[in-house]
Amino acid sequence: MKKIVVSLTLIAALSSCNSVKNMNTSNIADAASLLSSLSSNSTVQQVASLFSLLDTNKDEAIQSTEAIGSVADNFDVLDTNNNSSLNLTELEGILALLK
Ligand SMILES: [Ca+2]
Ligand SMILES: [Ca+2]
Repeated sequence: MKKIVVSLTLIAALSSCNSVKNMNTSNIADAASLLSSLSSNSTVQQVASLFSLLDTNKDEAIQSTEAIGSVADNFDVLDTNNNSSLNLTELEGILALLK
């Protein structure tokens, strides 16, 4: 009986772990597809959506560890106040870099 409880606890722990992982993976996938759909004609609202998808620790800033693709490639250019993170205004700079 004890063994069964331990196994169930383990399964519960593993599956909760997986669901968190899946959520992050799908956020990154969403962010990547949104990022690839952005162009110089994209709206500030689209950049705001990208911002919230990228900001995985929800501190209202994109750190270099949270940046992907062209945001990561242009991180230093976008970080105009050089504080090693991007606020929404700085992320909007991506639109000017897209052709
Ligand atoms: Ca963040
Ligand atoms: Ca900054």
